[in-house]
Amino acid sequence: MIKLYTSPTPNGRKISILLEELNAEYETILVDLSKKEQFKKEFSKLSPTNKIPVIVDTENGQRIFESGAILIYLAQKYNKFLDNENYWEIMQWLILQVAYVGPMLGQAHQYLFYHRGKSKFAEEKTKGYVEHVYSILEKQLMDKEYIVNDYSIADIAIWPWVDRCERHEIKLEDYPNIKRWYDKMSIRPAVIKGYNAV
Ligand SMILES: N[C@@H](CCC(=O)N[C@@H](CS)C(=O)NCC(=O)O)C(=O)O
Repeated sequence: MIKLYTSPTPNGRKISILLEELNAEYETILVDLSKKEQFKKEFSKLSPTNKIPVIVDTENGQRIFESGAILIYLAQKYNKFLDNENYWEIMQWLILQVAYVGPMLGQAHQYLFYHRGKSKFAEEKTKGYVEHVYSILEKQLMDKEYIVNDYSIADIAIWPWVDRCERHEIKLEDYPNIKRWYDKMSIRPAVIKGYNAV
């Protein structure tokens, strides 16, 4: 069984969506970020960064932090959504998500949504990064149903971030390929259930 320490955020939702897609047996433990529970002593033992998500696999005691590592661990354990043929393509898009898409869009939440008006420089810089991220995805999805050929952990990693497009001041209508992909994933029962896991 997988214990998932999580919160209703894009990084947390990636994992519950994958667990639902895998039909895995799992339990969620809410780490309430608004109450600073990520800094509690017990959680600090599991998460060296004091961030969610973290999983513990009760079958073997393995603890994994960092959402990208968790997605890879689960995809390999259940042998799904990371096929050998497309392994390196999926990996590149997954790493792009954790290294660039997430951090840049996360900054947009700060500068464009929560703290608008504090720094014109930060807002303009962030807006440029946001447009870059969306243009990369729009181009990649131009002739593809999913980020790589088949539905994979790359899609699952990126979708919960695009779900916050309003906070990035992005209208998906301006990115028709992303919109088509986003809408298609939105109606998957596992995406709906995983999104609402906590
Ligand atoms: N690189 C990490 C980022 C995790 C992360 O930023 N988690 C956020 C929620 S989405 C968090 O726990 N924030 C609490 C804090 O920063 O104190 C990953 O991909 O797992």
